Amino acid sequence: MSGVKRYLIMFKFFLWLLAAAASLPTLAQAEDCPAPKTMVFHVESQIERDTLGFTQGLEVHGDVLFESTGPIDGETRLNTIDRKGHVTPLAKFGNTFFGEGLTILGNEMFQLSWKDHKVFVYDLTGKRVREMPTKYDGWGLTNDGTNLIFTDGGDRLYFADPQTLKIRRSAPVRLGGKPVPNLNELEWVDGKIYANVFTTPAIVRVVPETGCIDATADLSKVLWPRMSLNERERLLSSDNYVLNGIAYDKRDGTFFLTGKRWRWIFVGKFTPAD
Ligand SMILES: [Ca+2]
Repeated sequence: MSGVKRYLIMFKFFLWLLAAAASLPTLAQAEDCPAPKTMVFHVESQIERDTLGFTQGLEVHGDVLFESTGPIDGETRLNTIDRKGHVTPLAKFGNTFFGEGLTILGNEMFQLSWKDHKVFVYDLTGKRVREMPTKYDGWGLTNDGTNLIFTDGGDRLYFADPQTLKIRRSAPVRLGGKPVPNLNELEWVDGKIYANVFTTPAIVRVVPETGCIDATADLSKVLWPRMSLNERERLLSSDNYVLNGIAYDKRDGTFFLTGKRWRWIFVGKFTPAD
């Protein structure tokens, strides 16, 4: 990556952070969120995929990753990815709908669609067992063991009944006092929600009860240097190749981070910056 581009992408992150900092809480604004902490991601290993995918949903289940892809430079699919990077399609849907977030709750796998206003439900082999209509666009999806938790491109997290999609509650996502829209791929981790912020190199951590972002991380500092020049040029060239994909293995606290059409899945852990 050229020095100029590297600074541009870091500048983009800091602009986003500064815009939010302008509305950090004061005593007179007790309803605003506390200032967020900074997290750092430490890469422990990298998985090289044998088949690329337009990653829209990523989750650990057992010893594999489950992935939902969208139909850009490829097709909407459900995949599994093993720890050696071998991608196995479970179901292929072409461009019949635009695959988005994915999560597994009980023995069911849920997949959002972008603007088709349907949520599809599968067994873990990828066989569709039911579908549910929704009035919302579909972006990111995770679950807390009871609720489906999704975003629609706006600044709210929605908590929904997994059987009916009835919205049980929602939370306004904020950094300080500023609403934060565009939360994309999501991951429930120890009572908090990690999220990609679409088109940025930021991952934020959200308190589900309040919607407050309590920590942020700039992944460009850690991940970009581990990519080839061509890979970095491509991810900076279009919103179609941005950071998007967070999965968590609670057995050992390991995160798996990737992006749309990325060759690499980065494996590691977050720690506080100080
Ligand atoms: Ca996820």
